[in-house]
Amino acid sequence: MRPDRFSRESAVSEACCRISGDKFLYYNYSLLKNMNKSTEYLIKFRPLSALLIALATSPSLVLAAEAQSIEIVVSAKSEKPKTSPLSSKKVKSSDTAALLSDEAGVSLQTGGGVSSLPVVNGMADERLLICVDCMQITSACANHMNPPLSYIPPSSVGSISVNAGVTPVSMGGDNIGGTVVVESASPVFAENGKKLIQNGSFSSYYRSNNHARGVSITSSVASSKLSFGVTASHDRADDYVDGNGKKVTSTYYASNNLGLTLAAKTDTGVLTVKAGHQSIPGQGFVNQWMDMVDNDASYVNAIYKAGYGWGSLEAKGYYQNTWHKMDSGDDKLPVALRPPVSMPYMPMDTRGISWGYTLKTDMLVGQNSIVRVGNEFHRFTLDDWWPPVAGSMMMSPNAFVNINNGRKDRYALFAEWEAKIGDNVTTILGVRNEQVRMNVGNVQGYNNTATYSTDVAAFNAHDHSRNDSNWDVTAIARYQPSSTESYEFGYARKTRSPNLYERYAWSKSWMCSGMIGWSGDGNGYVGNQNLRPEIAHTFSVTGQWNDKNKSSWQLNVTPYFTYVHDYIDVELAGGKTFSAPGNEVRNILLFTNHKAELYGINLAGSVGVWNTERFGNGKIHGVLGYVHGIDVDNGNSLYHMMPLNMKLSLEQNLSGWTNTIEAQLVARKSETDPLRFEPKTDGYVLVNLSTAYQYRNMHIEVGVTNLLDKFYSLPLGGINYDNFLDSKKTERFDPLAGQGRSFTIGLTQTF
Ligand SMILES: [Cu+2]
Repeated sequence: MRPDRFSRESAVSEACCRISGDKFLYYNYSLLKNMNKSTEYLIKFRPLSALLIALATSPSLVLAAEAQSIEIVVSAKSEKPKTSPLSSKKVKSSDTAALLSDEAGVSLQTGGGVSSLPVVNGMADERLLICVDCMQITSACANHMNPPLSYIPPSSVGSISVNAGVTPVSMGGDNIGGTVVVESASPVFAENGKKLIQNGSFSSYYRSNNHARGVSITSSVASSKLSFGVTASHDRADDYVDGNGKKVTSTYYASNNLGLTLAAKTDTGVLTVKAGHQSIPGQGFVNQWMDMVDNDASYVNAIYKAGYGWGSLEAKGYYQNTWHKMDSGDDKLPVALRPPVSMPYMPMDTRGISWGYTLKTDMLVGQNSIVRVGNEFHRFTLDDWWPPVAGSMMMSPNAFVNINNGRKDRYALFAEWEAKIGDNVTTILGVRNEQVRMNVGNVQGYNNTATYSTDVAAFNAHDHSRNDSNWDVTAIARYQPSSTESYEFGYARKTRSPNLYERYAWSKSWMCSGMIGWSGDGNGYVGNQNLRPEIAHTFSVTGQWNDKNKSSWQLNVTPYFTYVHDYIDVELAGGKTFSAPGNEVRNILLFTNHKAELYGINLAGSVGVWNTERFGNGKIHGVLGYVHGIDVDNGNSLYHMMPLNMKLSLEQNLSGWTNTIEAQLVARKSETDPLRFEPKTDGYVLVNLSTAYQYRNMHIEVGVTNLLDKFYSLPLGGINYDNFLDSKKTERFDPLAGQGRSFTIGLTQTF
């Protein structure tokens, strides 16, 4: 993954946090990796310009630029706020993962409308570590309907960044594919000696295709020592319509979010406490058997960052609690009740709690190096039970217990050494160990008939505790011979323990295994207690070239290769054939360790094409991603590999206006996983237009996505379960179609 606007903003915000008074760490990995400035520049880091970049992402903060940021005194006037890529994306989508869609190597696996599952260099979902305001949240759902990014709406996102593959061990463990870090807006303080400052914003948007609409407000009040902020948002949408004008059912959603921030500044650092609540009263999942009918979650987290003469200290803690309900949703229910009636009700409840802490310290050692050590603990507990259904022989009289008192604990220690060797080489070496402890209690079926009793007896006969000792190692060297080129070489060994469902989902029956799985493919999945953690060895090289001022052009090229030992793939354990005339077949698949290889290349670049008084400046941005993944043991393609894809955009900036035309090109998907009956999809080109205008503190943007109303199937969309249900399960599964043309309008007013 190469730097672009988002990752750079995040790096800046991280840098801001690391700076305390006039003491600051003179460089750190994220800065070097993402900002790609000369080391000298970093040593003489200029807070004002950095802060302005960070502020541009968050309209609510813009007016506070005259005040004091968390740890940097800004005395200059703010520049006129500019349209940021992030604010433009918030108008186009309510999917938080989609904020990353312009990053080379990032693609989106379709889930619910609130958040799809990000895929980075072919690694999806839980193969990535996703931190939301320092919280490591685990999906509390057998279908991963509530993934980490679903807990922060786009309107609350202050910064989002992705680091693929080779990431420093200090960024976290239990992942093999990389890290996504999302943060809500940082608190702002008044300047020393100044009275209270107040600021806020109001945003709203509408998208015509699915009548998506939403409002969000932010407001904060701060003295020089204390800061208090509140954010609230409401988003909802109906089902979208594809390029042929056909409604794609079970794509509706609604989401309500409330967040509070309280921050206090001490002599050495800043303590920030955030708490909030989310309610999702309904969210359709067109590629799943079930829908989300209720999701209620609350969280509290605290982070303390402090700088000292010897280095810095960071302490984080969090608690997050989810109550989740699935059943046939508003679109599926009437179809299932239409004769012949087919399983209209199947309530499934889960409760998940994620909590943990991280302690991390950066110590300056000599002139040119930092030693970073840390300790983390993360616990995820899960109960997953399916209440009995009155009148159903199959689903009564007991509750089906899928995961009973499940627990995954991770105890981690790491040490990392970052050093500047000579004038233009920086290295990072790190090692991390995680002790993973997993366990669940005994289970039961809906009743004691043979459908359940054999599996229950086999499962309950044995101890379920599993312990893994996972070692991660990262080595990165960055060589920057001049300000116009740099090269980074990286190797990482990274480890991920299975999740609770991969190890403990126990029923081999078609109906119950069919409820397990986050691939959107209609197959059934069965857990395997003999699974070993997956261990990935990743090699990557990044070359970056740019002009002297980085103002007219730049190019990043990152080829990568990953060999995964014990990759958690699947093998055939049974099947199900549906009725004529379609005679559709789905498999029951047992999670199994295989060997896998992934390789690919990411390109990102930009070039200025004009810069005149009359036409402002024009710039072309482009990203390209290619990935190939194979299960070495059975020779199949890995599931959900994004075909070759490219995005090209031409952007014009002219006195307050930002005009953009964008083309998204996706090649035909021909490499598919036969065990999952993955559909092949045709190539397509989508064209988007937008224009944005900034007038004082008001930002307005209008646009159209999929201008040509092109019909296309989503390469990572899985199957359309609703169409199958509508045929009374007698037709073949269709691949899931993407959204047709949509007109969008968005407005943000800061005050
Ligand atoms: Cu669910």
